[in-house]
Amino acid sequence: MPEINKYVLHNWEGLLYNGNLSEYLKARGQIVNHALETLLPPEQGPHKNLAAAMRYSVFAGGKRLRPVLVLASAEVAFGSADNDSVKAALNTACAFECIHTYSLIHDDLPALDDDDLRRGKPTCHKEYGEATAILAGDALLTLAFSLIAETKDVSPDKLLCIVAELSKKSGIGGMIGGQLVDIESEGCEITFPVLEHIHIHKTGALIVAAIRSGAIIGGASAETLAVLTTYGEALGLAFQITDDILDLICTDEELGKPSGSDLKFQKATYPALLGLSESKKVAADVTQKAIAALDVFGVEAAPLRDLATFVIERRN
Ligand code: GRG
Repeated sequence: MPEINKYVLHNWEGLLYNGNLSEYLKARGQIVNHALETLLPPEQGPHKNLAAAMRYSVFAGGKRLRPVLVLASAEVAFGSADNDSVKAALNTACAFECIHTYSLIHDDLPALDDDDLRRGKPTCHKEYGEATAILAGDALLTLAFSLIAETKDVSPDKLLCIVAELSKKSGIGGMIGGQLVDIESEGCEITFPVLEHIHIHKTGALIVAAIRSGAIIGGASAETLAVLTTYGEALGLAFQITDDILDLICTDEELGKPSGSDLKFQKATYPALLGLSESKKVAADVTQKAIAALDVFGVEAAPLRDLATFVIERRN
């Protein structure tokens, strides 16, 4: 496994939260990006083109929300942010970004959304062809689990719990299952419970798994894990409702992909069912619920509180 520790130690100062979320996101994002740079396969040898496609999509952009949630949640469970908490959680944080990027690559394929633009750049299949894009997604999916398995200085028990968490919530019981219901609902009149089911599974499940995995690494008690799960479930829902809203109100440039695609494909969304202003209200209410769940924590949960507000105030 390549060496990633030096960078974390070097950036220790940037780990402390001073209430400036964009600085926090930047510092954590840089650590994650550096680790990904080291952990993704190099563009050489017989798989050069595949490695290039994986790297292309991972480094095309992205907010790194899921890896940052892993790190922020580990911080809460450890009680503070320091090199040890970040180092312990870094491989898992990168694993979540690999799974997330794989889902975006596959979602953009002609058989699914058939999108040309993602993260402001041509989609993986537009750049590398459909077969390579499928394989790049597959390779990111499997890489995620080896990153977790090869984590140093975290007990095998915890790593096993994280593998169970990630595989369950990114599979048929989570992201993939939600995606399937979403596809089957296109063009149909669906009820509110079905819509909520799609959002909770397609998007929310991976966000919940990221938060729970960080907490597991930090040795969270059952009570802490339950509180962070409540936070994660509300955050995941607020995230996807906001995504629905942004698809309606943002430009292509802001989103880094075509806006208005939900309407075009008659997708099941909150604004389609509830209207724009009611959807904004629901997103705000759910976010308050997420923040309220964190009342049992002190200052160590400040980044998670501010991340909840960020999720509904973002423009991409
Ligand atoms: C595995 C094909 C397949 C699908 C799984 C999650 C998913 C289902 C598909 C991804 C496409 C999608 C629109 C998902 C909804 C979640 C979402 C809003 C993703 C975008 O997440 P951001 O905003 O993206 O965090 P960045 O680029 O910032 O990382």
